Amino acid sequence: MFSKILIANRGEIALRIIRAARELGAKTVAVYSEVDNNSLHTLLADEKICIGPAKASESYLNIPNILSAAEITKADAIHPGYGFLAENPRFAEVCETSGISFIGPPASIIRLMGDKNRARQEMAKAKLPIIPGSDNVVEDASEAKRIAQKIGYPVILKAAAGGGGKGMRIVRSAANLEEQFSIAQNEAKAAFGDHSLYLEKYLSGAHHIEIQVIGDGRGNVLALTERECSIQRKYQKLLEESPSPFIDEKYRRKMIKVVEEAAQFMAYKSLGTFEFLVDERKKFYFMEANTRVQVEHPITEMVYSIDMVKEQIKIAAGARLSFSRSLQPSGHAIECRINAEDAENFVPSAGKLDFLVFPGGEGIRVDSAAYCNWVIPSDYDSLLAKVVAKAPTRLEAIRKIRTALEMTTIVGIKTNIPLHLSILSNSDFIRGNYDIQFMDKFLDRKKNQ
Ligand code: MV4
Repeated sequence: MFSKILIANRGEIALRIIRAARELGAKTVAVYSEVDNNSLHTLLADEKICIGPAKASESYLNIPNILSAAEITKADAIHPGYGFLAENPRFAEVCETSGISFIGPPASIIRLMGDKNRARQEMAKAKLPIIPGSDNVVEDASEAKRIAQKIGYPVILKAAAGGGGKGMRIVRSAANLEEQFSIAQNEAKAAFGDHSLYLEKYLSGAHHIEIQVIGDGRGNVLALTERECSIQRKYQKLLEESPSPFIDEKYRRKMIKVVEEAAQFMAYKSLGTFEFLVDERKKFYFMEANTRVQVEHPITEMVYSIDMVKEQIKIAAGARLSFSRSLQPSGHAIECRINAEDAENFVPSAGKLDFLVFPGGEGIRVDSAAYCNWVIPSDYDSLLAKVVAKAPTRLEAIRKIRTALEMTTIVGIKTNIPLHLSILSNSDFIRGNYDIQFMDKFLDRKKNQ
């Protein structure tokens, strides 16, 4: 086991990693930017070290400074959390060449999955169904037009270096292909420094479903029950649940089996998430894979009663997968992402937290780095807390998380709790009748009220 783990992150995920490291008997190092001097991760880690100014590119994304911090504090491993450097293959590589273990997959896997076009081709070879589309990056608009003609409109152009929705354009007919192609190319170039695009048939009314995998790189891989992530706005997930109300047991077993085989095929090591679209006819298609711990990992931990971050650390330290093949999920878990933002217009709301009461009780979990009188910096994402509820049935989980959110009190800044409460009372949501278009329709209806 590692003796000291440096956490190259901040906020709730930094605390999540501190917790796992402590339980495993490892010391922890918090890195922080100048505005995070009083942030909770710096107060709860065994040591803290400043890595630069507020701007993420000069601190949490600053590879030389983070490696220096690891050398100064004699950390033997780095956990990147999510976001920031978590999926940067160069970072994983320089950690390893500096003799510091990177707690994540090998750089080669991160690099492969980071190229969304290559990942798509490789996963097709691993027998995962993919959405009909181009066999490679599309060189120009006329090639895109040829492919689109063949598979039929609407189609979607995606950035090969992208993921998570950036640089995507839907094209509804040949008439706007040329224009959309150049917009998508420019967006991709501006966002990722790489203009490469690939093309897929656009599926509407689909569900965003993802499968967690855990592998030890020695042939042991486990794929777990799905997470339903269709409640999102502008590609930012808002609420996730596990299992999905849309997936039945037979279908679930089939998805888990093919994902497990694909992860096996590439000797997957560490935590990973395979993202799928599931269309109205319940056909599933691989979209992309994330090579990090995800924000929504707690719902999987709740239904399985496991600690995935501890497992991830142990595997990075050379252990075999300790979860048994007979691991069984039970009950239903829902996570609400509480953002520091105006529930009406989604404008971030930074500033001082004057008062804070979080919920508790059986089946409730809160992952947060917030505390009373803390001044929330405006330099980073607005995730303030994750409130998770687990109960025997979906309906009970809905009632439990609603109650928990009603008992949460946050004064000083605005939050999206009112938005969550209105989603949780929506009759379509309660019936489990929703897809990735749900939030757009829901917000339209609210606006016109
Ligand atoms: C799609 C799609 C429909 N058809 N691809 C959005 C995030 C990125 N990971 C891929 N995304 C989509 N890709 C095809 N071929 C619809 C989306 C999409 C979406 C996906 C997941 C969750 C919410 C979404 C909202 C709008 C569009």
